[in-house]
Amino acid sequence: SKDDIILPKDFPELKNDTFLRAARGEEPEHVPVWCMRQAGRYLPEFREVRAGKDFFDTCRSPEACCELTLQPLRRFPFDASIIFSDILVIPQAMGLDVQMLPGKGPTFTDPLKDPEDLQRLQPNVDVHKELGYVFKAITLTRHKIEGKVPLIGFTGAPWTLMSYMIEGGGSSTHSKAKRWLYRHPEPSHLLLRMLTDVIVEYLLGQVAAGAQALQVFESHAGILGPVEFKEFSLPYLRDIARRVKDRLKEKGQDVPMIVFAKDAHYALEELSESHYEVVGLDWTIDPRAARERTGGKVSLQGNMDPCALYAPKERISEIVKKMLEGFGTRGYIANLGHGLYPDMDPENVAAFVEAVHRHSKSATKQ
Ligand code: 1CP
Repeated sequence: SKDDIILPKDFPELKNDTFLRAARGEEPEHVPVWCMRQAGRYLPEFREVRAGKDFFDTCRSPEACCELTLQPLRRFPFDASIIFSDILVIPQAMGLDVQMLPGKGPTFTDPLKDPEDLQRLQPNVDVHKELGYVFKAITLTRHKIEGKVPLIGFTGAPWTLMSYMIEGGGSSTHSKAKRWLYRHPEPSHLLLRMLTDVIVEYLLGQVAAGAQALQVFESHAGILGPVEFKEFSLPYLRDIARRVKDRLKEKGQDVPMIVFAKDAHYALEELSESHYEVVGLDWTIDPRAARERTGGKVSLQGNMDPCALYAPKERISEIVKKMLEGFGTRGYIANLGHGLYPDMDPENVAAFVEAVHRHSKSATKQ
């Protein structure tokens, strides 16, 4: 077929490296900015491409993923892109059936109930066989993006994926998954290790396919406290970064890695010593406090409250200015503290991006 001849080599030259430089702690000519969920339902053209199609069928089409990834770049001067996919492709690759039900979100047909259910999971997952469609999407997108901005690959972190696999979908208490941590700690660690092994191969495959940075989403960190986080999340986050970096180094490669542990403000110090170049922050953390607590060890990414995009444009500009003053312009990537919501106005997203560029250009010239 057509995409068999699209190979992960001879990629167009990168024209805007502000994101990669900020990730490595430098101070580019302006602060780079992108938004989590920048490919999403707030864009009418996204809704049009997605209309009437199954969500995971869309994820399995490299052409559709490429188109959805490129859409926000046509509208806004973002400094990075993130491949359109989902974190739940990993549980699928491990043998669990997941559907995206309209109005309900991700739904597992048969979630894990007891430790015996771990036997239902596929051992030794071949990521190239099960997730090769994501690698194809990355390669195609890296070519089609024409070097405009870097392409970020991503994964869910082990604890976040474990919680979906046990809850069977979204949850407010995550009590089924947390029950495992307190009642079945050893099987919990076994599951987290299985997930970590798949995630490492998955991230390496994404880099081989053309991803220029990697973000690990620990979206459900906040449901843990500091003690459980240190036992069930942090060791695996560290293991992922160390193993990915070691394996890349063997091939003379290196890509910046971002850890986004939502609501894990209690673990900011630990996260800044976890082998990631960048720590992503949600909006509950004060920018100056985050700088003090991470002590220049990492670059920071975030963290405007997504709901600030409901404010008038002038107010967005003021909020961005304050945020930039708090973080400073070195080793900083502007973003929201979580993803864009479907009812957000693309014009206000444009105002956010414009404000980051405008305020940071004047700041870096001082
Ligand atoms: O049809 C649709 O548009 C459904 C909405 C949607 C989208 C746009 C889902 C369902 N997933 C995605 C794409 C997606 N998911 C991306 C790529 C697009 C981009 O960022 O531009 C990424 C990075 C994700 C990652 C993801 N999926 C996370 C981690 C980030 C986060 O939001 O914390 C999580 C938790 C998911 C699970 C998921 N997928 C979709 C929904 C509605 C959810 C959340 C379900 C819940 O817990 O209630």
